[in-house]
Formats: sequence, structure tokens, C-alpha cells
Amino acid sequence: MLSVHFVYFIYNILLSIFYSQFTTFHSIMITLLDYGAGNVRSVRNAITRLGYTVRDVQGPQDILTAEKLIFPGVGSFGSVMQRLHRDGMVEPLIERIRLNKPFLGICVALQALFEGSEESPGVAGLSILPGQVKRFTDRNLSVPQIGWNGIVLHKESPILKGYQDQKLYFVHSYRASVADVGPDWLLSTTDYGESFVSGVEKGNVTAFQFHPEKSGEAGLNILKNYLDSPESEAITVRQSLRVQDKRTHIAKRIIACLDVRTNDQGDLVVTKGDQYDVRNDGEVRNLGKPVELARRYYEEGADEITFLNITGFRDFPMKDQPMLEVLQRTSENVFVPLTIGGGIREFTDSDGKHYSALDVAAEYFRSGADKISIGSDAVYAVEEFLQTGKRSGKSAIEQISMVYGAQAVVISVDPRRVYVHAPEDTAHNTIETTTPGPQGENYCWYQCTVKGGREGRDIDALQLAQTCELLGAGEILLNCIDRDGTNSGFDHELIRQVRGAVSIPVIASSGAGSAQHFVDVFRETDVEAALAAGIFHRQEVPVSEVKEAMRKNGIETR
Ligand code: 1PR
Repeated sequence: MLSVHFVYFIYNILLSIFYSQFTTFHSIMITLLDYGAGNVRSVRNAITRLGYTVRDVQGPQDILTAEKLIFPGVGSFGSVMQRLHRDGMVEPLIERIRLNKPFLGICVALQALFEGSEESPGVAGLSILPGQVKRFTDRNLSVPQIGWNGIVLHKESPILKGYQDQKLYFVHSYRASVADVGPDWLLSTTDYGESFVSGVEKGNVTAFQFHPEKSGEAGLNILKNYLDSPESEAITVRQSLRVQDKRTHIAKRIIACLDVRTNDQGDLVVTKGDQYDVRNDGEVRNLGKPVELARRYYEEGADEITFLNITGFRDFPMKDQPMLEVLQRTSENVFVPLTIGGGIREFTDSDGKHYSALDVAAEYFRSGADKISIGSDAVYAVEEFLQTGKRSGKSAIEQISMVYGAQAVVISVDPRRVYVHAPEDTAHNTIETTTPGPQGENYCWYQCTVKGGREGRDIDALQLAQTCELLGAGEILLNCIDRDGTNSGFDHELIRQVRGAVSIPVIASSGAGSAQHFVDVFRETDVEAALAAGIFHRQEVPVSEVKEAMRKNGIETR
């Protein structure tokens, strides 16, 4: 019998033959500065998809000799600079830029061009540009900025030409000030409360705050423009553009979620439950193959894809190679952010080998994840914090956030309503509800659960979200067991309670049954994103229809 791996292998070959028709192969070698701090797989995949070959910087000399260099900044400002110093890359990078050799910096790599950053006080940057990179200050906006925003071009740019009206993917808490960058460098600005520098360019040296490799087809084309652009000897002075009073706006994100598990036949399938029960007549529902579905949603316009390994609390993910393979294969063809959750926690295997939660997360980041999502382990960490009143520094949230940045840590909350007659009947944070309980109770609190909703704990959703933010989480994925799979719309009461209590982005989840439900949740609450599973898997409503409904209702979308 043919093994599943063999079939995947053949499938991949056929796929690459199919794509090769659209790809021109180039002789130029692209050099990637990967210092092992996070997900650069997607940059690598994007370059390969565009027909170029990638090689890694092996030593400082490569920085100077590379034909075209890409520096995908991953991690905090301090950790990036520390690694550059450790590897002797600082001087060659400054020299390369001084010599006007092709350079593309992404995200923190743009910030590294400045003198320093509030993110890592006392750490010197490359000091090509003056000034300090600072944290966003507008208290009405969630930080990090996570999502698709526009750009305003300040001068002509062959790299951005044709894409200046597209939304591109940003994820950052710190930004460079427009006042620090003169017209010789300022390429584009973006608005998030205030205007900040989203692109700089001088001669052959370019850097973006957004991630072209995560910005769908527009991002791939921008990357292609950089890769294809001829190197010019002299520094070409580009024509300044008259910047009208244009402001950019961040889009509300639509996320397709794939709950993945092995079914009784041993196949890895996308499944979907009703209130977390994924069996129908005793069988695990099989709604499709993870890699294929992810690709379909990307093509339909999903802004992000989330995979949840829903048996993660039982199984150890490092042994779960198929899940890593799902990520690897998805990242070859899907150029929007990928989140993976389920089983992100520390673990000791049967041979006594200990893996920290950081080890597990690192494996996922290396396989193509941009963010990891923590469920049960976040509840335990918060319980411990509430008991001791102090941070241990050892929780998965703290460790992963410290190394990869807050924006890489999502907390998946699995709450269920507990009804009470009056707020005094419980020590938990209640809301007055318009859908009373079975005994006519007009109040409820949202009890957090672990192990895929199987076990309720003595903390509520608001406590969990607030404490996780304090511990370093960058985003909340707010599920609702009562609504999950019901098609009855999102629980606005829960969403308002949690959104109002944190200053990090919140993703509304559970209950979407129509495009109108997305319009409603964005109108009635301040959430930054909405996620759905069932309606997309059952092909009841394609992502494109949701986007269309949002557009018709004046909701900013990509
Ligand atoms: O606890 O860190 O191992 O993480 C386990 C993860 O798996 C958690 O994120 C948890 O939400 C998820 N999970 C566990 N069991 C189930 C289950 O269904 N039996 N899935 C499960 C929860 C995720 C939701 C769903 C929305 C939208 N489902 O995000 O996709 O409710 O559904 P809908 O649009 O069809 O209503 P750990």
C-alpha cells in the first residue's frame, strides 16, 4: 500500500511542476541573514517561490560579498543587536550600507538602522539613521499593531510601484518617528494613531516595517521587485511625491481556523465540533485536509490561518511530526500569518528527556509558525500568578514572549457561561446578560476551562486575559464554548467584557453563521479580528463573501 508520505511527496512534485510554469528561474543567489531567532521560513519560501535560490550568511564576510542581502528582523531589538554583535555582523552591515550594496531589511531590521530603541534601553543600533525607536503611545489603540494597514508613498519607488494602495501586514509594538528621517531616506509612512515610518530607502538600501513575505500576493510582488531590481552604482535620487492628506487605516482581520486531529482511521483531518464535541454518531467529523483547506482559505482572502491541534493537551507535539509537516507544507504556499496552538507547554518524554515550552514553540516557529497559541497552560500560569502574586518567569507565556516578542504569543481562551442571579452570588467578574439562564438568571460569568473544555477552573475570562497580558501575551483568541459550532453569532457580551479589559488585540471566535455576523461583531464591539471555522469548512460562506459584506457596510478590510 502507498504510504501517506509517498502520496504527499508525489503531490508536492506535481504542485511544483504546476507552479514552475509561472516562475522564472534566476541565476542570482539571494543571501539571507538568519540568526535563528524565529520564523524566517516564510521569507525563504517566498524567495524560492519567486524563482531565486537562497543561501544563508555563514560569516561576516558574506555580508559584504552577497549580491543581494535580505535581513528579516525577528525578535526584540535587543536580541537582534545582541546576535549581530555575537556573530560579528555589525561592522560588515554598516559597511555594506555605506557601500550602497543591495539590502532589504524587514520589520525589526528597519528599526535596527536607528540609534536605539525604547524596547531595549542602552542597546545601540546600527546608527545609520538618527533617533530612538519608540513604543506606540495612543491609549485608544491596542498594542502590538497586528494586521493589515496601508502606506503613503513619499517618493517614487520602483519596489513599491503599483502596490502603494494595497494593505500590507504589520506586527510591531515599536515604531520609528517620521521626524527622525530626512527626505533622502523617507520612503513611506503609515498611520496607527500617529504617523510612523513604514519604509526607508536610499539608493540600493531599503527597509520595511511591514512583512512583504506575509502580505499575500501584493507582498510577494514587492519582494519580487526588490529581487528583480538592477543594482545601480550611484545613489539614484528619487523624485519626491506630494503627499496629500491621506491617512491609512488598519483593516479588521478575518481568520480561518482549522481544528486538527487524528481520526479513528489514523488520518490527520480538519474537524469541527458543536460546543467542542467533534464526534458525530461516534465518528470524528472529517471536514478535509489541513494543508489543502489552508491554501483554499488563503486564496479566498483569509487574512490569517490558525491551526489548533485539539488533542494537544493529551499528545506531545514534538512527537507529532505530522503537525509540523502541516505547517511546513502550508508555509510553502500560504503567504499570510500562520498561528499554531495545542500542546504548547513543557513536557518530559518517556525517556526522561525534558522539553521546555520554549523548545516546543521553537520547533513550531522553525516549521513556519508566526505565532503560537497557548490554551490550558495559560490557565495554569494565571492560577499560579494569582496565588503567589508574582511572576515566576518560567511560564510558557513569559519565556516565549521574552525570546520571540509579545506579538508571537496568543492566548486561546475557552470559556463557558455560569449563570447567577446577582453579581454578589460569585466572586467572579459578571455581566448582565440579555440572554438569561435556565432559571431566569440575569447575570453570568465566563468560566475558563482546560483540556479542550473538559475541565472548568476557578478563574474567569477577564482575569485570564488581563493576567496573560501582564505576563507578556500579545493577543487574545476569545472562544466561547456556548456558541461554538452553533451558527448563532458571536457572543458580544463576552467580547465587550474582555476587549474592554485589555490593551492587546482580541480575536472574536465561536458562533459565526453568516457574513452578517462578522459585520455585527465589528459594529457592536471593538475587536480587531474575527475567526470562524464551521461555515468556512462546510462551504456555507466563503471568506470572500464575508469581506464583501464588510466592505458594503463600511468596515475597513483588506
Ligand atoms: O490547551 O494549549 O493544548 O490548546 C488546545 C487548543 O485546542 C485550544 O485553543 C482549544 O480552544 C482548542 N480545542 C481543544 N478542544 C477543542 C474541541 O473543539 N474539542 N477547539 C478545541 C476549539 C476552536 C475554536 C473554533 C471556534 C469557531 N475550537 O477556535 O474554531 O469556536 O468555531 P465555529 O466558527 O465553527 O463556531 P492547549
